[in-house]
Amino acid sequence: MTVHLVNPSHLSFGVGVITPRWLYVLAAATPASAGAPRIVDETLEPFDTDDVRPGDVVGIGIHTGNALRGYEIGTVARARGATVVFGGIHASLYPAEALSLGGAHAVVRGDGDVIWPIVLDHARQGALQQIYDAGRVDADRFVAARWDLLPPDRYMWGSVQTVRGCPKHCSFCSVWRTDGQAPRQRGVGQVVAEIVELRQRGFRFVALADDNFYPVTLNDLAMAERQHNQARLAQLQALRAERFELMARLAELPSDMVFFTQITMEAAEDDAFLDAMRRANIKGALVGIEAVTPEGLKDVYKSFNDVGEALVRRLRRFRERGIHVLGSFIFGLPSDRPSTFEATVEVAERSELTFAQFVMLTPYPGTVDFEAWEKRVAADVAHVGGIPVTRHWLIPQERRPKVYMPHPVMTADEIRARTQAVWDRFYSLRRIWVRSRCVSTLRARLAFVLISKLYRQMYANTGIATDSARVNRASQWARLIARPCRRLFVARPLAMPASSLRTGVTSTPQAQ
Ligand code: B12
Ligand code: SF4
Repeated sequence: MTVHLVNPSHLSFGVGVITPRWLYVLAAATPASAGAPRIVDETLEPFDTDDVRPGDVVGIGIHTGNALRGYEIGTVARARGATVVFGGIHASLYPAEALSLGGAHAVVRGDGDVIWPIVLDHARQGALQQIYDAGRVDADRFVAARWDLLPPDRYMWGSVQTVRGCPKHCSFCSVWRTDGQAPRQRGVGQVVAEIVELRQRGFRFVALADDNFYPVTLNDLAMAERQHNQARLAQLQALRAERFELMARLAELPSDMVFFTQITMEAAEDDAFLDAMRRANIKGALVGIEAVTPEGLKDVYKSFNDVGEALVRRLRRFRERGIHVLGSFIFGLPSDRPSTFEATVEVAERSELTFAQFVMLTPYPGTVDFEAWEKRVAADVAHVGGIPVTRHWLIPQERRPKVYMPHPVMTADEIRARTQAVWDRFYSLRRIWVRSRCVSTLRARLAFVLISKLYRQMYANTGIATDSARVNRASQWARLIARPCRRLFVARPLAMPASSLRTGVTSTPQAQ
């Protein structure tokens, strides 16, 4: 029996940007008795279902965007005699769908770390349940990934999770509902050990695959103090202290390491935190800016963000402390008007963002937005090929509509065209070249241009364009530049035992 773990994707680029962490975590949770699992990431190459034999187990992890491709694979694998198990955020929200459309014998809802060996055991005994409610695993039971199974020379960034859950409650995001609002922080030692292993394997760039790296704000602490809530205060302080401990340990790693994380902009008010991040080589962060107007922020329940000059100042603060920002904006909010697009890209430029992404408001299942939208359109829902748009992920990729939320004053096509124009402006060669001043050498500036173009091709065109000629052109481009880009990220593998970490690492000769 072989255990296959498959990350579905309808597009393959040969090279991947970030290691899909769940594959390597579930591989680690696979008991030795089941043999080494076969890992297939379809963002690299399509899964060859001919490799599936009767009696194999095929584990498929899906988010909403790749659910349909996952169902295709599951259906074929089942027909070939395999036992099919689904997991991941989308399967957790719609287990019945994976059972009826994806050929699933079983679906795991929630974290797979602890339940996976049990599921495999049940599969071996022929005693599978249809649904496993695995829930939220405590941080001390998170499984460390098996990086020894990584294919060589394929990914630009490793990925290590340091915390799960987010205390906020943004309307477009499912994280706080699925992963919970209580931060589950992994032990510092475990996190550092994984990073050391990745560095030993030549990864200099590591994404901290966290929901929110800054789960305790100065405001939270002040509020607990004002309320004289000593228990809460102590709990928050302990979480904060653990963050600083982690960052202090990361600071001991070779200084050529580059970490990237996701964080709320409240961190800009916390100089001590930003300085610790910089010392820890957390050189970049995705910041959810979402909207540049107060109405827009109200639309998404994100009033802890700023607008106007205060917003620009906050974002610049990251750069002043040496942290590059990838600003994330949403278009298509009910309060957006044609003028919002121009205003947004101006803020993006004035705030000295290093990168930016402009996504269109998509009602993702599990979110407050999705529920409101589903209710609103229920009586008169549009269909594409017989599928209601409230199940848009089931519509074949080439016909799948990209904007689903009805907007009070703009059509979907107008929002799409304006969003595309914003990407085009922000990533024009001239503007990228100006932004590339953030690095010092000519070689680094050229690398910056290449990476900016790759980012734009991978995430903008393929995500926004609906005409297949443009999508094909974009993915061919991405395929072409992905390989030379990957070379910019690798380092010479470091040959050093993890035990030498505290004393030996900083004196190790640096790669590149
Ligand atoms: C890091 C991250 C990214 C990174 C890296 C992605 C990568 N290559 O790994 C980047 C920035 C590139 C990214 C991009 C996007 N992301 Co993202 N991302 C995350 C984040 C924060 C963490 C994911 C992670 O690595 N977690 C660690 C692993 C170990 O956990 P896990 O994946 O949940 O897997 C566990 C369980 O789900 C389960 N499990 C998973 N698969 C399987 C399979 C089986 C068989 C079993 C048994 C169990 C199981 O067991 C695992 C271990 O416990 C999540 C938030 C979250 N909390 O999940 C969002 C999240 C997954 N992303 C999301 C979205 C929307 C996106 C984008 C579409 C954003 C955009 N508009 O461009 C793109 C899509 C890119 C793509 N095509 O995949 C949404 C998905 C919502 C949904 N309903 O689908 C999430 C949930 C965040 C949110 N705001 O709601 N993302
Ligand atoms: S968008 Fe970010 S800040 Fe908001 S709930 Fe999701 S993870 Fe938290």
